[in-house]
Amino acid sequence: MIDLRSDTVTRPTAAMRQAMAEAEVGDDVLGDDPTVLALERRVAEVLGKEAAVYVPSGTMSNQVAIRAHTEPGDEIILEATAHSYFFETGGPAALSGVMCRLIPGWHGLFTADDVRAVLRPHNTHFPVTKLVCIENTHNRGGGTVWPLSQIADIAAVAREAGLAMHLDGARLWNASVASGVPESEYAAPFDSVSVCFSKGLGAPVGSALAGTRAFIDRARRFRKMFGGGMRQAGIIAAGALYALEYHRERLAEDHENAQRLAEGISRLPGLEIDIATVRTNIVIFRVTSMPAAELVARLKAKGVLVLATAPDAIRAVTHLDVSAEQIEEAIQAIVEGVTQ
Ligand code: TLP
Repeated sequence: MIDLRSDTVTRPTAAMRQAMAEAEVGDDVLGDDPTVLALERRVAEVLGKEAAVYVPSGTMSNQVAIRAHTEPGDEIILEATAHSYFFETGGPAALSGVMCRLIPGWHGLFTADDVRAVLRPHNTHFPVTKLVCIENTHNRGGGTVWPLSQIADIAAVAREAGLAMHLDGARLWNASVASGVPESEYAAPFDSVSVCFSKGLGAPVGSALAGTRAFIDRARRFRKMFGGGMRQAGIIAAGALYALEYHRERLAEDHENAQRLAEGISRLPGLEIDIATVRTNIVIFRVTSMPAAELVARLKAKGVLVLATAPDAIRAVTHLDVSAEQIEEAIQAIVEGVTQ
């Protein structure tokens, strides 16, 4: 099977498994797992933040961040298809008791004017707005990379209004490789940054949340409250640390494969794609000749797995476990799938 459902499907490499097998461990809730501590220090360094905390998933990382920035009844601002709102099972409402104010974006991106337009005057009738969330790259937007200047403009509006900024950087690594902007520069305008090791980097488990030491101390309490305090987590943190050191630069290959796939798709009847919007490892295309689910089923029968993300849309994601040759095979399967 050529599995393009997500970059979460990667399996740890032999070298990564070796690093995991040899990891020094301790009880992380008691603060003495040396491998987790090393990972947290390294993430903080790469992102240019004071501290970081290792968490089991990107979902927990985002939800811990939202909880740590807010109190129940507050409001947070997100793009309408942001993962934290769209794909985290109602977490902001259930875990933090906050309201989500949604901004419809362009491929997941919005502007400082969009934020200005939803700011509320101080008034006893209104919830208190606390946070602006940005997702880079943007998943449902199609792996969209944010221009740094657009983030800076939003941050300026947020600061002036006294709002904090959170970055869902599950695929920040992809944004940095695609744009040449270092992760720390992308992270600078944000009070908190979530990154994942289990997507493009290919580690089996885990994400990290970074910010000031005081913020991360508070986040650690919510990690424990949400059930994310792990014990000998060094075993999995070692895979994350390995991925962070050795799998970032190779993301360029995934981006090239995504380009190749997008070009193949653009030549086919019954499919629509704007190649210019494919910058990283996510390829989203429209299916006009049949229901997307039908094409998904035809591709599965030919050994290619993709996901329908809407009745007329399909997502294919390139990653560590898909070669350039397999992308050619996937294109061939799509050709047969739309013409059979
Ligand atoms: N995304 C997954 C699915 O949940 C959709 C995927 O296959 O792309 N932020 C972003 C931007 C994400 O794309 C994801 C996962 C998460 C957070 C959550 O990470 P996990 O799955 O570790 O909870």
